[in-house]
Amino acid sequence: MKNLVILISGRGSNMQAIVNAQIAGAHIAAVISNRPDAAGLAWAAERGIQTAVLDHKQFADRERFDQALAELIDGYAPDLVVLAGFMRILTAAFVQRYENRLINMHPSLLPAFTGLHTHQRAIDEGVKLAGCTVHFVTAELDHGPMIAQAAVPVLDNDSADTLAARILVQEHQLYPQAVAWFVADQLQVVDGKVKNAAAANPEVFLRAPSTAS
Ligand code: NHR
Ligand code: GAR
Repeated sequence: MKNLVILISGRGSNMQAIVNAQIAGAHIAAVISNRPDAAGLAWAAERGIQTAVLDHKQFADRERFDQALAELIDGYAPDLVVLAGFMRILTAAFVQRYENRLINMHPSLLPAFTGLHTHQRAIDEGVKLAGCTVHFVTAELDHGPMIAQAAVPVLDNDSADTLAARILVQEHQLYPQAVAWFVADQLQVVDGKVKNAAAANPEVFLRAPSTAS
């Protein structure tokens, strides 16, 4: 069994998708939010999952918040830390502590549109494909080794909200798949790139991309 700690800041729909997937070999040890009002906390607690809040506003700086966050996380002996709509940039010290066991879902086709407001920026650029990327987290924001991506079309009359909703459907399929690969020891980072042993089995490997309709 691998212990997962999931970090959220809000709604937590990606966290819900991962919980609902009931991934074999994965135990959701805790859901932690940096915002006391995150809606995802109540959802997790109702399902008997341990929840905790660490309010970043109570800390003088990022270093001290990240130190306290790491101590809280380590109390759950995590094998994998999952960022699911977690909206605080993490210090290099935090990221290094969880090297190759810290992953994020970013709502763009990286390396395009790192950072915030990705959907509006994609529309403003006129790109015809948008999507989402699961990646290992490194110190450089949204630049870690990529695990999986899914693409969707950008339509002429899209707003940031309609595009976000189309991408979110893909996030909810892709993220549980990526977590399942990690839990099954299918992922290996070699020279800064992710090798996926599941690629040898096309049926498994194609499941996420083939749903990107
Ligand atoms: N930390 C590191 N070091 N590297 C990454 O790749 C990270 C990370 C922390 C979070 C998720 C993320 C994303 O998918 C993520 C990746 C927050 C911001 C941000 O600017 C940017 C990217 C991401 C998450 N946050 C503001 C801050 O000052 C606060 C914004 C807010 O509270 O709404 O931390 O894109
Ligand atoms: C998701 O679209 C996720 O990709 C994005 O925020 C949303 C969170 O939704 N993440 C980021 O922008 C990270 N900076 P959720 O709370 O319902 O999972």
